[in-house]
Amino acid sequence: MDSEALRKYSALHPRPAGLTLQYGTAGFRSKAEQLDHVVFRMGLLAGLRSKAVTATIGIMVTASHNPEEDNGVKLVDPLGEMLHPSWEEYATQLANAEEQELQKVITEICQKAAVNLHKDASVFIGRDTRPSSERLSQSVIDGIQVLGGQYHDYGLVTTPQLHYMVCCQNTQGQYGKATLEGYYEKLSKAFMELIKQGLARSTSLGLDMKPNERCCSFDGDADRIVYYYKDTAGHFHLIDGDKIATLISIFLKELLAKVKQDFKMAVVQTAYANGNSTRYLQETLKVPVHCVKTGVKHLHHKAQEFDVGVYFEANGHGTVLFSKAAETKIRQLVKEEKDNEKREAAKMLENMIDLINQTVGDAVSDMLVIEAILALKGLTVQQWDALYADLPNRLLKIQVADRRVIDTTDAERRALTPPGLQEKIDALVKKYKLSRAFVRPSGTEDVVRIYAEADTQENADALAHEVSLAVFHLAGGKGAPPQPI
Ligand code: NG1
Ligand code: ZN
Repeated sequence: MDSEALRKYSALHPRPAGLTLQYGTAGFRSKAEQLDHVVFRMGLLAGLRSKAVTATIGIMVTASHNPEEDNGVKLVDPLGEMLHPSWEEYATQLANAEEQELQKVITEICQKAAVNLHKDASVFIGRDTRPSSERLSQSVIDGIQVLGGQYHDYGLVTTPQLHYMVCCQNTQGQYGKATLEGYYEKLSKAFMELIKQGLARSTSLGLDMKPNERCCSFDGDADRIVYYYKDTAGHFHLIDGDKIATLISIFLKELLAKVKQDFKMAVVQTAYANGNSTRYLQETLKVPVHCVKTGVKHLHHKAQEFDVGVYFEANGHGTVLFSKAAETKIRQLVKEEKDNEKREAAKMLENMIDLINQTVGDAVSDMLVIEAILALKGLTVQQWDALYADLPNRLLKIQVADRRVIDTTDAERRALTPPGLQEKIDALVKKYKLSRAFVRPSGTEDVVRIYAEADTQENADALAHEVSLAVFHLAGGKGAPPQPI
């Protein structure tokens, strides 16, 4: 390592004294003005990670839906996954190291993670439209260059596009071409073929807008999507990630039944999934559901255990993963199966595999998947919405002195500390019907989140408020106690 270059460049990206940041739910997030040293050091880390795994690593500068003055950085592992959790600790150590200790921390990481500094490093960079993002991605480049790494700056891209590009690069093009054109070509081709197949079967279907028009929105870096519409009475209906997972599961389950393979399918959710979505999936659709901790990396990891793993957070982050064995079998059926119905179903599954971005939840790809399913099944947005009714719910956040006093277990559904909090929540939940509530420290904001659901909106609001008071009193709430909703 060129110690002189490290000293020189780290002095250009100084760490504000006393500032400590944690690698959170989706990397580092903070006010943009506090992040220059972090992104420089994440450039270093990406270089180290690339050397450690002998592959291209991605680095994305974005704070997604957070306010414009915020920013953040997340790393993408070789196959387009989130940075391996074992490296989150190195990321935190590097981000918080005193300047004169940087070299030592790097050497320690190299020892612990068996990094050979003489190896080549290659990093792909992407950023969002925030005013601070361009400057911060320049600092990332400084970090990569200190370690002698190569980089390709894709400039303005969505987070999932960067994940896609990293995966393509490391699979020698097997997943697609590592360019933006390659991404658009792959998705549009699979979408057109999927739709064509359905239209060939029935000419009455299509993408015609119905009276109650469906709309969708993406979040700041296009890795989340939600649908919504206004009904004829003017009421707003939100169709969230849970209902998206449900629609996709229905479609896939039908196709899987037609290809008659013994594929294991499951849905992965978090504690924020609406209770009625879980019930519908388990009881009506008879699909196993698993609950994991908040954050796509946890959902992605769990979904990898199945042949077909559908995962979505209620807020619209999600995708579908197919095991290599299932994918190979499906592609083989398309080529060799004599039975028409079975082969056609396999072909639809094959196009679904190509349309879905398996590296990470991708709003563009998810939208095309949903549009195709609605068209193929001839479903209106109202019919989709009516699959089940969401239980009324309320999500609140409050500030406490130190949110780390809350420790959770059971996929964040129960609080272990502070003492007495879980007992209090249990007692409050008992007061209402169809109720559920939990609290957890946010990984992207300095707040504690409180979630409650119950049989009516009034009850969900009351329960959320009561739980927030308990958190306020038992976990050191800041300022005035939370007010009723
Ligand atoms: P935190 O701030 O840890 O709750 C939020 C979302 C997550 C995930 C991350 C990453 C909720 C309740 N939480 O995490 O689901 O999307 O941001 O962007 O929606
Ligand atoms: Zn996002």
